[in-house]
Amino acid sequence: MKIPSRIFSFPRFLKILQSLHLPTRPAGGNVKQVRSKTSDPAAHARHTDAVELFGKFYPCDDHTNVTPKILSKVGKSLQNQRNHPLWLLKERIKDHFYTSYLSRHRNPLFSVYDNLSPVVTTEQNFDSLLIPPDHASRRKGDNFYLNQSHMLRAHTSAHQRDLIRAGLNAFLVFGDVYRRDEIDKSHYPVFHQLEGVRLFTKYELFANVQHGEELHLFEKGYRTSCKQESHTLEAVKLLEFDLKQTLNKVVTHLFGKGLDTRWVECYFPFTHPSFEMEIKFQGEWLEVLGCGIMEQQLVNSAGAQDRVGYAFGLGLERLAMILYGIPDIRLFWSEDERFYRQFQVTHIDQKVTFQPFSKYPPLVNDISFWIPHEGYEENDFYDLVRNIGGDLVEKVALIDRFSHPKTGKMSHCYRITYRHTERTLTQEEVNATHRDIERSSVEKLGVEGRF
Ligand code: FA5
Ligand code: MG
Repeated sequence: MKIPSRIFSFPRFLKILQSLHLPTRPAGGNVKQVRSKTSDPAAHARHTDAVELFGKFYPCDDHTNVTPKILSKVGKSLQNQRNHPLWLLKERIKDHFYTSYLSRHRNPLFSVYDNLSPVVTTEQNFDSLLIPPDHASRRKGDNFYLNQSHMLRAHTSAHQRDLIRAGLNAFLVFGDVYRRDEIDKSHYPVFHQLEGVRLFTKYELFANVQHGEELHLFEKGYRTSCKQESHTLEAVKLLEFDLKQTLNKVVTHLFGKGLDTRWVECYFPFTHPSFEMEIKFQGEWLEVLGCGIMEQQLVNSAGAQDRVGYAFGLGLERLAMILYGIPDIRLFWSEDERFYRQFQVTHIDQKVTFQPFSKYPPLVNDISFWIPHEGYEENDFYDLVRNIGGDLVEKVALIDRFSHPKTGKMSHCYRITYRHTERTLTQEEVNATHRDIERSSVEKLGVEGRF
């Protein structure tokens, strides 16, 4: 089970634990007990010497720079929350991979992971990917460190080496990643990525090539702008073709044909050659993914020296923003029902176009009436409200039912939330609509007003 995170004073925690006669590495439940006694996490962050996450303790040092605000996002796993747009996108991508890529035994080729812990070692996040010790991407200014040895993963690539080492040749990892990045409508310090890796043996890569049996994956050559020293040009060109085709297909599956995309060459320490895909969105090119042919040294270090492969990393928010027309990346963290409600689909391929909702304040008015003995339907009232109030009405909820002990009459009370999408409503305007609803309910539904 995932436990929410927080920073706290380690000595103080130990003291409380000792008084409870519990082990010093308690299970989540025990932590909770202590946590409920603490208050103001921000205050703790200032005087802390350990960070707790998922029931584990990370002693603070000069690298520690996670903040309570960031820690409060850890464990939310938006990609696993049903009807969240990131979940919806994940399901569509999974569906595409499951149906398009099958193994010889007709099983899905790619294994999917969406629940790997975002707490990784700096070795996993950087060294395992051949990122040099003095590389700029390790800066404290760019990452969220728990301490010198542990951090919140900055990308899902942190899992590449370990999953290959575990014996996988094709996998997808969906997960939350953390970066101290700029904040604007397409950047957020916590976002989500999809990592994909696919490895090929010589036989798999050259299976459909004429005289494929004469071709080789490896040679002793030179590194050029289009290949690594140990790869043959044939192997690399086939890999690059397959990689780009795989990604073009996902994007076409998601968006349909006709989307404006382009490939740009770039640099990653763990792939060569490397590419980014950009999509034209609102007149600008937006980078949505990075990918490339995996450094053979990495593949070898993971124990797959008879294979070559490629890897890719997609920014899920960026894709979801374009796909659903979500104007601001912060909305993914919205707990507003008006956000969630729009992604409640009956089928994952159902088209959703996000309707931005207003941030203007709501006005709430209640209405109560005795309902007739027969023939009254709640939905009739909802329709009536919609007809009269139109888009001013954001929500109608039945908040109380009351049966009169003597007369046996039933009373309903509804709460109507009014909110305009483009301006602040005045109480007078709302009153006029509300009176109309009261009058019409009596006339059309035969209710007896308790106004
Ligand atoms: C990476 O993170 C590489 N690990 C991707 C990769 C994987 C390359 C495997 C090669 C092989 P990059 O930093 O460019 O690359 O991020 C990948 C995608 O994440 C970007 O294209 C973008 O869509 C998204 N992204 C990056 N930073 C942010 C951010 N602050 N907010 C939202 N999305 C972001
Ligand atoms: Mg990039």
